Parts: sequence; structure tokens; C-alpha cells
Amino acid sequence: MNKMIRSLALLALVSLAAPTPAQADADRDSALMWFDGFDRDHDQILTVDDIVRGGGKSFRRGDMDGDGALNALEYVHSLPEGETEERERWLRRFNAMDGNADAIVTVEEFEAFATRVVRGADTDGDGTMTRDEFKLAITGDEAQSSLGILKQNNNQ
Ligand SMILES: [Ca+2]
Ligand SMILES: [Ca+2]
Ligand SMILES: [Ca+2]
Repeated sequence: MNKMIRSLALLALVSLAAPTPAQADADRDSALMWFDGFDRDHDQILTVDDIVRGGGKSFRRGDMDGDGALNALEYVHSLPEGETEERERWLRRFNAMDGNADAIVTVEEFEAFATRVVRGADTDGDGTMTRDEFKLAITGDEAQSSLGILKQNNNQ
């Protein structure tokens, strides 16, 4: 059960439910860009703290109405016009972060999301997520098998 929730969180993050290989590649690239965006010192290792710290910056930058949280428009605001597919990915990511589905992502929800992602990908259990662990988590067997789960759910 835990394993399934973990995988689904990662899938939601990276949107592996793409129907074509080309889209799956683009989804993976987008996910890796997400990783690299938080890896400020380029050591290819992320902790929950790294993500939370990086996220805090985007919260301050993106929070246009000053309510201390991000709505979907605020979240995708920095994306250039015309990036339709990437916008879709970001919105899926937004929904994955929005734990109580009230269309607003709070700092607490963001922190919970960061924790889920790192725990889900941290296969050697050292509390950090390397870029390789992350890559494996979004492309490995576990992701593949839970992709089946996701498809079933979509078909219901
Ligand atoms: Ca806001
Ligand atoms: Ca929320
Ligand atoms: Ca690790």
C-alpha cells in the first residue's frame, strides 16, 4: 500500500501516464529539469531540505496575491507563453502537490510533497535522493508497474 502511494506520487510528479514514447521522454526530461532546478550546488543530490528551501523561494516570487500560498495560475506564471505541454505537466504537478485538492498549494503541502518524492525515490535509504535514484524512480520497473495501476484508474 505504502509502496503504491509512493509510486503514484512520483508518477503524478513526473506525469508518466503519457501515451507515446516521445511524450514519455519529454515528461522525463521535464522531471529531470525539476530535479536540476532544486540542485543548486550541482552535486546531483537532493534532500527534503534542498527542495523545501528552493520551493520557499518560488513561493515568495510566485505569490502574487500575497496570501502565502500558490494557486495554479501563480504556479505556472513563470512559464513562457505557448509552452502548452509543459504547462499541462506543471498543472499535473500542482495537483499532485495540492494534498487537500482545494486548488491552493500551501507551504505545508509543498513540504509534504517534497518528503513524499524523496522518500519514494530514496532506494538506499540514506535520506537523500541522488539524480540516479530519481531517474530510476521515474523510469524503473516500479514506475512501470504502477503505470499499469494508473492506467486502470484512468479507465474506470
Ligand atoms: Ca497566492
Ligand atoms: Ca491545498
Ligand atoms: Ca539515497
